[in-house]
Amino acid sequence: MKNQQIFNLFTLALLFLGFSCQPAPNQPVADNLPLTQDERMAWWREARFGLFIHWGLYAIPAGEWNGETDYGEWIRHSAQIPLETYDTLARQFNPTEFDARAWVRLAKQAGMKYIVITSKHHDGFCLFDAANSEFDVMSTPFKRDILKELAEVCREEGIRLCFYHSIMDWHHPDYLPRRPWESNRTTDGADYSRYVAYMKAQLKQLVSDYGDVGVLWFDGEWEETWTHEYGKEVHDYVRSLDPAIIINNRVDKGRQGMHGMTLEGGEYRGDFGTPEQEIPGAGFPDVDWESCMTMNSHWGYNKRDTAWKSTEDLLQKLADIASKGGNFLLNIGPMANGQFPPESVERLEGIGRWMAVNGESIYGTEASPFGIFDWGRVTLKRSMEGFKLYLHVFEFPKDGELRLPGVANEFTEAYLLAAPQTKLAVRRDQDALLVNLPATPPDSINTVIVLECQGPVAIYPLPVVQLESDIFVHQGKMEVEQPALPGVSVRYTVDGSEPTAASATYSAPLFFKESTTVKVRLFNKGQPASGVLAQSLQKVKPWPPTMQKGQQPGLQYAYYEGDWKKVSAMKAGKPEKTGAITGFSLDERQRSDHYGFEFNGLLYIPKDEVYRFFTESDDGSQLFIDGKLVVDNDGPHGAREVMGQAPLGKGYHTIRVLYFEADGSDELNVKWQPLGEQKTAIPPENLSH
Ligand code: FHN
Repeated sequence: MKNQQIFNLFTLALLFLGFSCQPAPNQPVADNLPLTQDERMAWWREARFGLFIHWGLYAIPAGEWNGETDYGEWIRHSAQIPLETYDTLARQFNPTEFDARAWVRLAKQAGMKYIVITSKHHDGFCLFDAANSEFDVMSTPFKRDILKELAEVCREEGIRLCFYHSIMDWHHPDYLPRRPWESNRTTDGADYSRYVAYMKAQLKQLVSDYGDVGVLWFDGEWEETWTHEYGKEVHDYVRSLDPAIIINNRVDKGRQGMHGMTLEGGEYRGDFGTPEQEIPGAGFPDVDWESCMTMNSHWGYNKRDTAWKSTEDLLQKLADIASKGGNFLLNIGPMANGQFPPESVERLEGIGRWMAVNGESIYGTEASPFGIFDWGRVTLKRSMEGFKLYLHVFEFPKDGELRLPGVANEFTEAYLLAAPQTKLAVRRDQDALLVNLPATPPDSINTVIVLECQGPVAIYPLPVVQLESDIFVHQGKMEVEQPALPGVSVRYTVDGSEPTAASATYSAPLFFKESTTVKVRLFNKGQPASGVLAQSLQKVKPWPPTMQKGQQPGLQYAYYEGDWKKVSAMKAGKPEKTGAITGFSLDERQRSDHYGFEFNGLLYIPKDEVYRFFTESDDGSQLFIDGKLVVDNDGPHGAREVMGQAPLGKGYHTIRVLYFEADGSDELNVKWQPLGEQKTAIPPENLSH
């Protein structure tokens, strides 16, 4: 929160000065100077939209193995298929319908500017004629270098070809660790450094022999054998092969789970963050990032997966991501015959129809200078005379107007991007510009309106408040960031009225003993400059303690084994094991996948206060206090932290944590933060049963 707020004000200053974190795209690159980061990223920032392709031997079983039907590209691991059995799939790989030009043209017509395809996924199978491996496409009946054919067509069609290359390799004898269930596969003689050399040789072949590679998209960096040192080594090696290649942050160890952004301060390598299957709530100023997402629920082809996202949903996700300054990498898992699933083609074509008319509002745009609007999103593009705001209207407001707060610029005109001759009326109301909408939405999914403004961007974001919590037991506290702009002040009211030039000026933290709604607004030389931010602070009664008293230290646990998609399903079965345990430890697990725990006990609360609780888990978790759900972090996902809060009275309260691990990494961290104190693990002495 803090960084974001500082950014808002910092950006405000920059916006006024007309600077931006992103250069005009397609800058000319000086021949003899090292590439700047802006020069390297220019095409990628302009592109905004790419196609992800997960394709390999796993498309043959198409998600099904021994009667189970929910697998994807992890099938060898999840279905525990022995190496020798899985390798026989190579004898069946013969995608006779594969047509590189058809694929590239479908992506191009969808408005995609780059393709990231799995040169090698975790199973170790190479979709190219690997000079140092027989476990490749040339050892299949197909005997064609798929990546070479794609490279040729991408060059001709003006699409950047990029490669997803997995660090984790379940096939190569030197890669460690083995799969936990592969006890019969010896590790004798395995030399991880020799594996790294093998991988570097493949990277060199890909960078040297497959045309002008746009991005090396690493993945599978999470196992403990891959280190920050290796990450730096391979990143710098690729950069030495071609300084223009963009490298994602999964080459190193700084990526934070599925949120995908790089841990700050660790000098972790990577040109962009990689949120996966999620879109960040807000952008990351001055940081490049790309959300990757499946069209249904699987990366690799699963013939039974019908959970297709609608074209409308995908288009609105594209606008949402671009409005936050990110790229969208949308995935297709081709079928074993070499064709895209028809449902994927249908979505590409639908997206292409919209992009053909509105692509200008996505390509080369910058993040919205506003917050999130309930009617849609905003992207921005600068020009010599001023700038254009692209208003992506998903849902027309009932009053027929779009209110854009804090715009100090004068407007030139507004019109439909799809029909520029259709001009729209604009009027000013204090700090805001109001754009009058047509009676009916021209596009039911996303109508783009262009608002052209003069001069450098001078848009005041809403004031930024800092709260420890929006509820309090004893005293509420609110701070407001002071805008570092001459003549700009913060004024506020606590009676629900709109702040005026006569309202109180904010100068120090505000404290409250009763529930209050505070309204805050920026003023510039006595005139309203921003919209109004309303923030409520609620005085609440603490939940009464239970009459139970802790008898024994630690918690009771129940350990389960099975395959679930949410924690509530776990309890349907009988526990494999029960007992007492210190804290929320997973040490009693009997395997590393498909297991779960239920922890129960009493939490001693030392004082009446608001307590925040956090679970960071891979996969799902939930935390209950006194039987009420306080943290909901459920579902299959990578490492993710979710916070909840509860006002608790001094004494014992029941605490219950449910957790399940599907497959891949497993992790559970439970923390608390009494208001005004640091976030820490719950002290063992506060847990009993
Ligand atoms: O394990 C991979 C998975 O198979 C897929 O490739 C995704 C897409 O980026 N990445 C990893 C899961 O986080």
